[in-house]
Amino acid sequence: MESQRAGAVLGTADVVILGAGPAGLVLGNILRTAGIDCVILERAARAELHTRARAGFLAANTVRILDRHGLADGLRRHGQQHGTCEFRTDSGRFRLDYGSLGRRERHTVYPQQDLVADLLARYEGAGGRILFASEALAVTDADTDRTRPSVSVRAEDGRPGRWQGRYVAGCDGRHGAARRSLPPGAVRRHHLDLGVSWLGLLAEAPPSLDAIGYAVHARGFAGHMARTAEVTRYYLQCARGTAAGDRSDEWIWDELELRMRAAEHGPLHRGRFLQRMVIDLESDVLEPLRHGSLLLAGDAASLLSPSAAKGANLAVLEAELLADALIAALRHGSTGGLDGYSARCLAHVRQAQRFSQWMTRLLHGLPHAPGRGEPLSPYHEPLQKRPCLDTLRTSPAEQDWFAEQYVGI
Ligand code: RFL
Repeated sequence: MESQRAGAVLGTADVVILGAGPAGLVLGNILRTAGIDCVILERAARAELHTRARAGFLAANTVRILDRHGLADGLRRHGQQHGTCEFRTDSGRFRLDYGSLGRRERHTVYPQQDLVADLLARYEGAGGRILFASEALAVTDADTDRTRPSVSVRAEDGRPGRWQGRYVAGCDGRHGAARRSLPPGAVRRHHLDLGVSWLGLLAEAPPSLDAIGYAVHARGFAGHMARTAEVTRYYLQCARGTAAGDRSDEWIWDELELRMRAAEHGPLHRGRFLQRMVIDLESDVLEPLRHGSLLLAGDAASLLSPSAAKGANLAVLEAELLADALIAALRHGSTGGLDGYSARCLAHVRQAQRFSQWMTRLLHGLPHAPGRGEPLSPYHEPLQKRPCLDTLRTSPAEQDWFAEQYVGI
């Protein structure tokens, strides 16, 4: 890790947290409540955090973690309980009431930007320090936990400066400064491209069915997920390289209705698209999630494709594990938690990843023959999805397994 340092020391904290997403804010809140001195540096302006729509499905364990730390008031008040998904195929549709199967747990649907707003209000209300429009540029001097790491920052006024801490928590996502600052060879990167892309859409339209909808169609996958009474997320599988603005709204709605078989099962409520983005389904996990006094959590540590809605849930779980380890180290000088942090997280990440990949295959089949990059012949493609969907439709054991994996983390 390079040791050049730029600018004046702007401040110090025991833990300098990069990023105010779910990971950084859960971490900041738990540390703050435990009386640990911390600061959050966030690249975006405050207003941006309130409008950045991403996740919505929170696992029961995520709600338990947030509850444990008094962070679940908003989602308890306004979140919707969700326990059913509906699969639509060319042989009809079937519903799985996963909330009454397996561990009998449900999702809480609560938009990520609302969760972020709650976490922020709670953190600032308790006197937590956060600097907006402050982009971390690099983490230096983090090679061992005996040195004091520094974070160079471009502050709101454009002037360079740096923050010093005893630990730096990289919660700044996959393209953040924490990942960029890791010296070559310090960690291994496990990247897996699943070969599938989705057009991710947020529509100003009420949900069109009272379940999560997964449509498997010869033209590609389409998905429906409620967000609020007025807003619905849709996904439409698209060719790799598609640009988000390539198609008209009308084309997209027609295509969603075609793949979701609206003619058979009822039309979709149409509305303006508030957001369009192309998502290449991939996972990108680092190992270990620590380099000296730099520790990674959330998407910075373990990015998973959104096919099983695990990312924000993992971010919250990792933040709690990291907070516990940092509190033990800073309060009691006990560094065992930090030493075991990475292995503990990666066990959960692998489990979530295994299910995410299973979901990807269930919904899309395998686009290429494994390892060869050859397109599948038409003979193989239905073989990939059909047996999985048929087994899920008919086997109670498979349905219990699905329910446990789908809502678990
Ligand atoms: P975030 O939320 O990206 O927050 C990182 C923060 O760091 C800031 N930042 C920096 N700050 C300072 N200096 C820098 N150099 C910085 N670089 C970046 C950013 O501005 C930001 O505020 O990461 P975090 O906290 O790790 O949380 C991860 C989740 O956001 C992510 O995993 C989920 O959104 C994934 N995901 C879903 N996860 C679920 O559990 N359930 C879902 O239903 C679900 N749906 C989704 C999703 C992700 C999606 N996208 C965007 C691919 C749906 C979609 C469409």
